[in-house]
Amino acid sequence: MQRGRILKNSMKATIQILQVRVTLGYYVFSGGIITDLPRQPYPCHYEGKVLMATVKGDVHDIGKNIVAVVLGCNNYKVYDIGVMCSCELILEKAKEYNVDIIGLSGLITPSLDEMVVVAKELSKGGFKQPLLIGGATTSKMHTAVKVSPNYFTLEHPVIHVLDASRSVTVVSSLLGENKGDYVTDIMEEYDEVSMLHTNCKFECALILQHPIIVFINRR
Ligand code: B12
Repeated sequence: MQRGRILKNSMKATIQILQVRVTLGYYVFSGGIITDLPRQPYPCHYEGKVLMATVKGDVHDIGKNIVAVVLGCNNYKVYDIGVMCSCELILEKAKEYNVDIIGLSGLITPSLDEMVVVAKELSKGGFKQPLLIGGATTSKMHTAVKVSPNYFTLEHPVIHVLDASRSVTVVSSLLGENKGDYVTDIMEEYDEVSMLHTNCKFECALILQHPIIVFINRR
């Protein structure tokens, strides 16, 4: 609990620092005239709109909040719909806000399955937005093997994002002119990861069932 509080406090401090940076940016930009500071620090035109949600059953939001701040500071409009978001709510809000990208966060093991549920429902609902997967328990392997097969297409890929610092690069690549090349690379990478996973599973099963044959083959 204490670690949680410390992280929450450092998150608040980070947000304050970033807000000061944005304000200072405008100060420098406006020639140092404080009275010229616009009332709203963010410009009206956004690079894109991103929905952020922690999935159903999960209360962890520190990482999601950091990603939201980082994207916000890079001129993306972020709709953060909070924690414990049901699949229905995520789909509903993605439609309502007409977002370009959907980001899911999850830190507990059951969230991994919940992300698969969301991917399946996005597919059923005919959604077209790329899906970003993040949070400490998520991984490239899980995204490639479990989530991607339920939603990934060249138009709307499913991408695992390791940390907040990668989020801007990923989002700008998905909304940029070279999206096709970027997504094709990811697709190839995920195919390799899935293949590796299948081979590992096959080898493990073989070792369990025929340990002697595997031993002889390896020599
Ligand atoms: C803080 C914390 C809490 C706080 C959460 C406070 C809050 N407001 O978030 C509190 C105390 C409430 C809490 C509760 C619980 N917790 Co907790 N918690 C943690 C802890 C210590 C840190 C998590 C954290 O914030 N990390 C820092 C952030 C910055 O990292 P991050 O979330 O991974 O985010 C980064 C990236 O992953 C990425 N990212 C994250 N999300 C997204 C989304 C997108 C779209 C993108 C692009 C990127 C992205 O960007 C971020 C920044 O780089 C971890 C342990 C650990 N060391 O990770 C356990 C941990 C996650 N908790 C755990 C558990 C089990 C629980 C509880 C179930 C405990 C309990 N028995 O009650 C409950 C959960 C209840 C629930 N239903 O969710 C386990 C999960 C194990 C598992 N695999 O299931 C962990 C791993 C601890 C452990 N080792 O056992 N927890």
